[in-house]
Amino acid sequence: MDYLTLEYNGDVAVVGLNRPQKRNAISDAFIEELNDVITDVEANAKAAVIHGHGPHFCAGLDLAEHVKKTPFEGVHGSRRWHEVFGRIQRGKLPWFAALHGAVVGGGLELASSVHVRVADQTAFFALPEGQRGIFVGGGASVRSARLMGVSRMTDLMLTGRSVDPVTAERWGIVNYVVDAGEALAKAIELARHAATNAPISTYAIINALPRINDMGTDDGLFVESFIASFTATSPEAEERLNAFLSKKVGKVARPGE
Ligand code: 1HE
Repeated sequence: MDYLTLEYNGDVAVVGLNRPQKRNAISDAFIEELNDVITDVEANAKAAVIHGHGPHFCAGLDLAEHVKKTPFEGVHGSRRWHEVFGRIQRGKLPWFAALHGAVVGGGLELASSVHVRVADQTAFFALPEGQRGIFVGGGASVRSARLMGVSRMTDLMLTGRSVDPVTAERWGIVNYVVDAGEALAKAIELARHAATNAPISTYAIINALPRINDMGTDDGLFVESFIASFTATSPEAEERLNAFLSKKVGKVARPGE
């Protein structure tokens, strides 16, 4: 592969953005390779981690390639990012991101499409599209705006400023902040744990939660009842519930245990 690395660590796929000389900037060919990798990962893993090789997670859209596009090519390119990132967000597996260095523009859009984000202390987050004369096109106006809120995203886009990982956690952009160099190990640890969940529950968490979040209260509660019943009456649920009741599996741990 030219732009990505892929390794399997037990049930966990580890996908590396691997164009460090261009700060992992995402070109059209890069997106197609990511699409192929997602297919491989879905066939061979139960959870996945995405991270960046080199000093940064991702510098976003390949600006050199973008300069030369016609308006219509731009629309198709943006729609393709939506399709491919949508396969991550609403696919079969839970995805975790390990973030360090720049997580900017399309890099933040990619990070926003995974389910859990771990940042190390070196990470910084920005949406510099306003300064480049463009707009977000990889899903940020939907996904990143839902994570941090439209007001904060408007501020990021208008000012072009960067925020640090502690602010990013406070804003809901990331779930965990760890010491420099520790994000990948933490993301793999979390992914390993998620890989032991019942696949039907994981599928419901990934696919039902964001849809219910887009619904009104009454519709959301109605849909929740059906998903709850569908998962709880699966043979795997019966087996797992009995394993707890007969004390064959551990209790819920206190934080830090
Ligand atoms: C790139 C890109 C890129 C670096 N496209 N080539 N994204 C941005 O506006 C971010 C632009 N990048 C930066 O601000 C900086 O590169 C970083 C802060 C991310 C990293 O700085 P640094 O000092 O580590 O690296 P560098 O020296 O700036 O870059 C190294 C090389 O990568 C250099 O090329 P070289 O040929 O001179 O060695 C850079 O030109 C190249 N490079 N970033 C192309 N993005 C679907 S819509 C999404 C919209 C967006 O993503 S907008 C945000 C775009």
